Amino acid sequence: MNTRIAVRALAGIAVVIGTVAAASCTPPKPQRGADLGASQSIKELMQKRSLTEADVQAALETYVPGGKHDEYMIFASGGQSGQVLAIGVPSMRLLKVIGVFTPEPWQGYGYGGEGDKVLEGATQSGHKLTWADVHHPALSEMAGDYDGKYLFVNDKANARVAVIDLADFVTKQIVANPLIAADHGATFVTPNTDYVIETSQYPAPLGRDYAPIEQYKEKYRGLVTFWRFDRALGRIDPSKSWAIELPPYTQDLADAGKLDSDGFAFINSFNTEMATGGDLEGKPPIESGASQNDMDYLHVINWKLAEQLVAQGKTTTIKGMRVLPLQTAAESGVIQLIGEPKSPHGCDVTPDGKEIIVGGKLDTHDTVYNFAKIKGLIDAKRYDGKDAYGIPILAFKDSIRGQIEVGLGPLHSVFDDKGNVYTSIFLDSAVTKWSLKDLKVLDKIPVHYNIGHILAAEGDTVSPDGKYVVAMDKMSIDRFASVGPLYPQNFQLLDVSGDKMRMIFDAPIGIGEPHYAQMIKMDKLHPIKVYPPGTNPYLGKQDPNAVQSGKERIERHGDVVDVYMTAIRSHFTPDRIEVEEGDTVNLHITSLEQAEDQTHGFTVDMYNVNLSLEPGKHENVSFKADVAGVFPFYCTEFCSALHLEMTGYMLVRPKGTPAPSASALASAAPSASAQKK
Ligand code: CUK
Ligand code: CUA
Repeated sequence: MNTRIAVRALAGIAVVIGTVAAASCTPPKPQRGADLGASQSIKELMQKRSLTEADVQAALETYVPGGKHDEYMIFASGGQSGQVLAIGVPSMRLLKVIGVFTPEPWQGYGYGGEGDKVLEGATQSGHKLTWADVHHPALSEMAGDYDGKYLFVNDKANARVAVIDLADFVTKQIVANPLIAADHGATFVTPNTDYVIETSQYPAPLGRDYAPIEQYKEKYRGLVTFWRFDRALGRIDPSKSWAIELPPYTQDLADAGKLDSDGFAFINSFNTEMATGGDLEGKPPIESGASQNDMDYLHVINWKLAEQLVAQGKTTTIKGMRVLPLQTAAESGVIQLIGEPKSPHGCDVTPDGKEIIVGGKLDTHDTVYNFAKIKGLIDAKRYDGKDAYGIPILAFKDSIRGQIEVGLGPLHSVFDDKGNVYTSIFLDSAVTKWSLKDLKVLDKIPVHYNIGHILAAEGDTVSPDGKYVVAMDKMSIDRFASVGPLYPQNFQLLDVSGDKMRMIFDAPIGIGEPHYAQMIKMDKLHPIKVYPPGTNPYLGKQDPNAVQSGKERIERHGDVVDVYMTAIRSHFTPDRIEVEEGDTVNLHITSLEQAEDQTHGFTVDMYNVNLSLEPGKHENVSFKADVAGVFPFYCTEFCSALHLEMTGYMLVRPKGTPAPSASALASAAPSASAQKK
């Protein structure tokens, strides 16, 4: 007999679990307190699987049955995989791995099709790259709130920024910064996504030039780039982008001001000692050389002022980019510095834009900088001195509202809807919840282990949701089954809706080291389900070579063969392509499907080609048929009952061999143009 059982959860939440088969069924009596009031069959199941009531509650809070959808989506950095992970919350199920800096065969990204052009644009100084060190995803914003339209990510290792269109979850653009060698304070968007901010990490001569390390102080520099985002085109416009030269401190995390602090950007730094290593030559290693000063510098950048100076032409041009010189920035009030204690890390602007929270890798405090105080000092030109580059320094004690002891090694902070802050505590392996208003610790929960970033539902917006926080743990030691010496990272989902934080899910992440992620309400995302017929996703419109049903053909111009092909369940037209060794083959393939989730693939033996032909999509592929032989092509997606039959042949006859008879050609491509030959 089937009975619907209402289960009473710990916090007094009534949770209805589905239809449970129970042999002899007495409806459970509602119970108080910690007892879930589970039926006998559920209790047996709990016993059998050694589950506690807290486990069952967590399971009920995170389980999302098939057919029901998650409430939020996380866009997580895929770390060294160079990809982005889309993960549902609260189920923590992986929904998609988006190819960004790394070729992704299933999506046909980087395997002969149009996506190759995006990756080709991703070279740094002409060097082809097939990976990235992705750190910080940033969702596009309008008025400081996620709008669900675009996602940006950085590649720390090679100083690049990518644009992902959330209409189809496809990477549309990668820009390589021509000025710097590594970035880190990236990507962060201004409140209306006018700019995507990218800050350098390791100083080097601007323009990726050479200078001896002895000239570090004179020739090495940091930089913050403001990439102009063209919302209508959905692309960064390098010609409208510009940068500000920074001193050779190691700039680290960054965040854009909002509301009260709109127009400003904040960047922290370390190694203001400007240590350059040389440990083999008996000098202190960079690590200790960079940890001498008690204070490094928070950089306060008035980017709206910088934008005006750039418009007035106060820039120099390096490698085609407009750069506001350091001296101009220092003298005009574009940049000022404030002390930051003990190997600062993290730089998070509060939702109201009034304060900036900075952690410290060797500190036990979060420092709360107050923007009104900072602005007051800047406006009154009340400086506490200048650094070696002439940049005004504001007094630390006059710039902060206070400090709060949160644990050893606070890194990053996120926010909820009740004025609370959640700080990741690396050395303590914990999350500390504290009240921003009173600077009082409210709760602390251990995490497993060594948390780096932390993220919260809509956490970087002007109106965070609360509810969920995710600890992004670098280590997972005993949490999962062993998979060899390289352990998964661990995303731990915390329920933060009550006074006490509760750990409700451990999600192993077996791909790269995801540094940061953002979490958006699912109903803000409106991806398309199919492409309009003949769409080239990288053009954002119909491809000029799109093929309509009945217009399939093979055209030969000298030694160039253009094949206009369609794909629909379960055949390619044409399914025979005859060329001569040495010919250039251009395949133009349109999927004629318009039914949801009817994806075909396309591969041809030996050419390292694999396409994903989602409904309506058009792809162009070119290669030189430089080896004679018989090359089957086929659909790589199990699309239909006759998927295995969705195949064809490319016949490459040896150079100089006569073309097959007209009748053979006619059956290969029964179109007028093909028969002409
Ligand atoms: S960094 Cu990774 S833990 Cu690149 Cu944001 Cu702080
Ligand atoms: Cu189309 Cu398989």
